Amino acid sequence: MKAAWLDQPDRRPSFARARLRAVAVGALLFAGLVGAVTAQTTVFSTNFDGASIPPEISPGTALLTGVQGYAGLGPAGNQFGGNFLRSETANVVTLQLNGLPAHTSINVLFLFAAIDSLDGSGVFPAGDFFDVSVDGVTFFSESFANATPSQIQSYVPPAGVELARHIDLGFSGPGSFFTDSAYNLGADPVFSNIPHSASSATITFQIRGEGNQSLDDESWAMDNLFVSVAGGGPGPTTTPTPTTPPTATATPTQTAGPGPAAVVPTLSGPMLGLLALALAAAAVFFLRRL
Ligand SMILES: [Ca+2]
Ligand SMILES: [Ca+2]
Ligand SMILES: [Ca+2]
Repeated sequence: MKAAWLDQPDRRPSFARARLRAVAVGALLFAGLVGAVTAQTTVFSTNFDGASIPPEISPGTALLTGVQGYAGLGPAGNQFGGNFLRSETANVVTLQLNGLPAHTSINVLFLFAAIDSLDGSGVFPAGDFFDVSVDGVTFFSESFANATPSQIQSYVPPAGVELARHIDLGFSGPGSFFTDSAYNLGADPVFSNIPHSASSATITFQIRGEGNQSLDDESWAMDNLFVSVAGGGPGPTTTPTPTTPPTATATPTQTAGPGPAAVVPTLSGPMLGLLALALAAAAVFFLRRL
């Protein structure tokens, strides 16, 4: 039987109102969380440990290469391991993604290896800038310096991004000008929520500048490249798979043919979207009554 005070808001016991309010606020928070998670869709992921470079990548002269001393650097579940894609400076690595689901932003997450004697900002041999662009718009352009501590590196990593600096991780060296550095660039907010809504994306990676030198002098590499889009509402109805950060053991995308190799909605896509909307509506209804 319905309690009489439920129909008389002003006479509800205060403890009951507080409890209902707490439940409603909790439902709202949960709905928001579900909605936010649901909107994220993985469109490309590789750990570069497959037998060949994924077909979505045009590597130029870059090659799959063992990570040497970089192995194990990175947070749990997102560490350098196996191979990475190693490039000489000046070379452009391009990732082409087609057939993207509706979205308003794109995230480009990866581990970055600054290898050997990159020289930072300045005049030759300095002038080594790592640029990342989406559809021709450069959203990251920073110099990296490894050769001497006095060189000028423009990139100041946010907390948690730098994994190693000025230590020997392999390739040329050890020591002298050939120490190395490592960064979890995906943890830098500049690589997330990049405005983008087109159905295709052309993403380029390059170290350019007047300081570019040969592969045995300076180079760079990426591992665990993970691209997702967000903001387009509930994901498509393809096989639902929980989204996880890139891991050293993730299956590299090797799908042949055009289009994104892995369009994977987070959790169960439309069903969770509807659940989020229902929860939010119920929570608002109860809050208005309290
Ligand atoms: Ca790898
Ligand atoms: Ca080195
Ligand atoms: Ca240089």
